Amino acid sequence: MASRIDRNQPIIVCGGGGFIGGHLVADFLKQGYKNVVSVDKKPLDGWYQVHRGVTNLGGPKGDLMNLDVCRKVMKGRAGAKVYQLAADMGGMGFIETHKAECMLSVMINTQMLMAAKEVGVDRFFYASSACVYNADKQRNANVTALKEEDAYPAMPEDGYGWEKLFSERMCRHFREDFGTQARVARFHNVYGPFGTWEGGREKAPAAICRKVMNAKHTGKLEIEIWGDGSQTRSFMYITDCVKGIQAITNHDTFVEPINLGSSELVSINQLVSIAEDIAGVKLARKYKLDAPKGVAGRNSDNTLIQKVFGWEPDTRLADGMAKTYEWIEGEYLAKYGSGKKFVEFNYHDKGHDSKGHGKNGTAKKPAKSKPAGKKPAGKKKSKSR
Ligand code: GKE
Repeated sequence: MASRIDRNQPIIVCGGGGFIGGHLVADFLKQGYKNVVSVDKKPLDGWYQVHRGVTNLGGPKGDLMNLDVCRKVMKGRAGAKVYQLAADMGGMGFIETHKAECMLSVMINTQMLMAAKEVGVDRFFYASSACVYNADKQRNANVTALKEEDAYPAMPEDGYGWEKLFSERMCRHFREDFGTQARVARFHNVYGPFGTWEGGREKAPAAICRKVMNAKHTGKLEIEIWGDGSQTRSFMYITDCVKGIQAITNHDTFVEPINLGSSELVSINQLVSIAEDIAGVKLARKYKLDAPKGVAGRNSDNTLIQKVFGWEPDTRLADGMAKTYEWIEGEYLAKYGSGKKFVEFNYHDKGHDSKGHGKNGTAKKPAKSKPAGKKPAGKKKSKSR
């Protein structure tokens, strides 16, 4: 059962300047939604995608750490669908070293729930994470896929995972006590074009693509892999994520947190091999055993999503990685050119700032690529109120 589709309904995407939010906004536009609001505290020229035909609220007007801003965003938008994806986050190199900053995102979740409750919304989607799952269930690379009930008893990823688990709970209680129609998905490592690929916040798929292409373009045919490469994960391609978010949000009766991830388990060594095949190179592998590793193994049990929606994320990793590699290579070549050496981010480097940016200093704002047909950020007149 899914809620009625009304293309004039207000759609509010919090974190619309980020990777998943930018794709979600694009998808609503494609479907013909006319009243889409994209909110992000980054100034517009730092957004991964800026879409025309959308109310784009960037910079201070999009800073949801401020309750007044949350209320302004919601004002006059009763009956909206709200997609809460705004968070200070990143891959293992970031979340292991920025726990307090990750936990502060709880402010955004709290305040957006409050503001949504005050005006009355149709739906409130919250982007949770597989990082909520009990660490004891993820101690082997040969992991048993995680079922939704494996979040309890609670022993989530320190910092980031606790924030996600707490916020899931808050969604539940807003729904039970105030009737706010909250829905929660637990994302498993999402990747694809228009995402972070350098600077310290990138996750393994983008990092491995970058490292492999850097080796190829510089001719230094080696790669540094964090950990011993035996860690396992599943990676979800962005289009599957966008589809799943909407299915979960629109469901009328299924309200519990649910896995949204691929069940195609690979080791990090296999992920490197996939990227090598795409690039047409074979690299000498060096293992950095003291780098951030996270859990030994993590996979998504998709029994529940299959049962409720008759579907699960199904893009093959090799296909998604090929598209991701192609996009990152365009960014890489535009920025560094072929043959120039990119200085790899070192997470121990005291030179990195609190946002996880490396010495390259290149990721202060994301690459300026915009989807075809979109005006480059900063050159368009913002429709910000
Ligand atoms: N980021 C990164 N960069 N990871 C690398 C690299 C590299 O160059 N080389 C090997 N790895 C290894 C990491 O050590 C880790 O064991 C694995 O790849 C995956 O790292 P990741 O993609 O950064 O993040 P995780 O899957 O461990 O954790 C992420 O899980 C998501 C939910 O499934 C979190 O960072 C969250 O972004 C998110 O909640």
